[in-house]
Amino acid sequence: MSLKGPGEARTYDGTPLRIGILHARWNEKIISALLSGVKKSLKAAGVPDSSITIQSVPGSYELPYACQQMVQAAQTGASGLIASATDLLSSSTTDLTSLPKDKSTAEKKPFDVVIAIGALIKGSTMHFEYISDAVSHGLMRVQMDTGVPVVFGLLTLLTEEQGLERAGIDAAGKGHNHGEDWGSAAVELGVKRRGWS
Ligand code: DLZ
Repeated sequence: MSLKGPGEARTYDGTPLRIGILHARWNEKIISALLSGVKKSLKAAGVPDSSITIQSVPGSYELPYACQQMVQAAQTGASGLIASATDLLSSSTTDLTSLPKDKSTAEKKPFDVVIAIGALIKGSTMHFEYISDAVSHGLMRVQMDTGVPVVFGLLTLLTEEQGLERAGIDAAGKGHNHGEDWGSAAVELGVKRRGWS
């Protein structure tokens, strides 16, 4: 048994939950695999496709703002400015054919939980440190300010290989898809949050 990971997983019923997934588009191969892992876990927990809303942003730096907008728009039922802001953020001229199209058709009830996914890879400047720090603090702030849990799906990577391993698509096949853990964490938090009130 591995010492790492969330430990023995209980099964939670995700049927009543509405879940938002927000992902960055940088490092598309890694993101795409993580997204598949998240969706696999949500499906296994019974979350209906119609209760999952997927939006994208260009890079990880955009995650906190867009996450806050997604959560607030769903809480207020706003269909105007805020909803169109998330749609605008999700539009892309980049050809990312393997990523799913943004989906805004899910039922418009408040999100029980949002999963923010990004993959930051360290370069030769301080860029990585600043963005990692800003996004981590930003996402924490969104969940504390809104009261809606945000699952931290940000990989802060020293190499691309580390990302492939954590997305479960490394050549050696030794990796594990962390997206699956994030999906399970989202369902557990969403269910427990309903029970806490
Ligand atoms: C600019 C940039 C760089 C160099 N690297 C990454 C990365 O590895 N992962 C990622 O998600 N985003 C990266 N970005 C884009 C920034 O997150 C952001 O989108 C831009 O600085 C525009 O605000």
